[in-house]
Amino acid sequence: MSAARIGIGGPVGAGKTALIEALIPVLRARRVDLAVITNDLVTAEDAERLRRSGLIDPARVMAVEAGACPHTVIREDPTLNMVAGDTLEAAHPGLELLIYESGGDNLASTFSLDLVDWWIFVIDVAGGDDIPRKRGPGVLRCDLLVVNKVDLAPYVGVDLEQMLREAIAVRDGRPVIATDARRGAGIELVADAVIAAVLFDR
Ligand SMILES: Nc1nc2c(ncn2[C@@H]2O[C@H](COP(=O)(O)OP(=O)(O)OP(=O)(O)O)[C@@H](O)[C@H]2O)c(=O)[nH]1
Ligand SMILES: [Mg+2]
Repeated sequence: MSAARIGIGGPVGAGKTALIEALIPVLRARRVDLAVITNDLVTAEDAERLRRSGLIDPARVMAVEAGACPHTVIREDPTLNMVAGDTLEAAHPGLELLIYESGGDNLASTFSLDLVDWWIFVIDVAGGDDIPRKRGPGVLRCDLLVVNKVDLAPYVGVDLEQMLREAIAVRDGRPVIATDARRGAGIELVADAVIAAVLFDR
């Protein structure tokens, strides 16, 4: 059986890697056998960060360097990412879940369903409470919208409840989860959503 593949996209610095760092222990506690592929522009910075984190066997982290706008390798031609996924699956029999982190992009960023079965878009409170209203394709089309850095709302003058209401409204009620990836708030809910969407039986 091949591993389920999920994507995590969103603007630069929204907290995609932080979300993965928070999710890994929660998913591993639920005995999910997982690996991660990060996409950066011309470096392997996020992959190195995960390898050093002590959260996951470094052999279960691969970097794909996009060398161009991040969406090109998650949407237009995801071949590099597909091959990296196949490599990890071959090296780790029993792998159940592959998590792809897109390079930081803009609000138009979306994943090809040739690459992933299901995907998350991460925005953050400090990016501004008007982001949901701007109705970018990432916000609208993702399977799960994560609104991260909720701890910062009071410091950046954001009415979190209103931001979440607007996010749910523009998504016609499809799922939105608020998180603080640094402290772990909301992460169990994200893990529940991943499991319900692609792993079913935990
Ligand atoms: N206060 C707060 N800071 C956060 C949270 N999540 C991430 N950060 C911080 O935000 C910064 C960016 O987080 P990353 O996880 O590197 O963001 P990213 O989306 O992976 O960034 P790129 O891969 O460069 O696009 C880091 O300094 C994190 O520590 C959060 O929930 N609250
Ligand atoms: Mg990152």
